[in-house]
Amino acid sequence: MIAPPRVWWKPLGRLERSWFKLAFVWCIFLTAMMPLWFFLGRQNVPTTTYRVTAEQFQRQVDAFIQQYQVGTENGFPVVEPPPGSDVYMLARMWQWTPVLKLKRGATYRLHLSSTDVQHGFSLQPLNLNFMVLPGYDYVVTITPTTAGEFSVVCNEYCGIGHHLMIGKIIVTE
Ligand SMILES: [Cu+2]
Repeated sequence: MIAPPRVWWKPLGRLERSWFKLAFVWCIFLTAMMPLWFFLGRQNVPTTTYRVTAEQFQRQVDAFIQQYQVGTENGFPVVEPPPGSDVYMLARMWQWTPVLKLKRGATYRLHLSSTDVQHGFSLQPLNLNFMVLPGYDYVVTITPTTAGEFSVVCNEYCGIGHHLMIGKIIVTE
């Protein structure tokens, strides 16, 4: 057997060297942007989260529905909370409840949690996505800017009825 020569590689050419430098600078830039964007970006993932049990959250949602229910749609309560208030949406296999009726331009604290497994809150067609976890009350501050009907689909596979898990947010003028 013949051993390969000790220096088996060719020295970097000018072009290779340039690409290497470019890639290196790009890596540094992207790494720096991660912490920088936390302060500069205007669409950071919200960080307000509370610990909650399934029973506690269920009770909060029940009280919320009882206080502000204005109707029913497909068997789900339709709730119209006052602008600026805390609003709740509960995920469970395989539904989102209640249907929320919100005012355009008003700000709400939307509490999201699950009473069984992990779900994903995906607001369509805006494509806003948040994790919905059992045990955590995740608070998203939202200000609807467009009137209309929006669907909430589950984007975390949660069982046989996952594709049927569709909720609704109605934004009125
Ligand atoms: Cu789900």
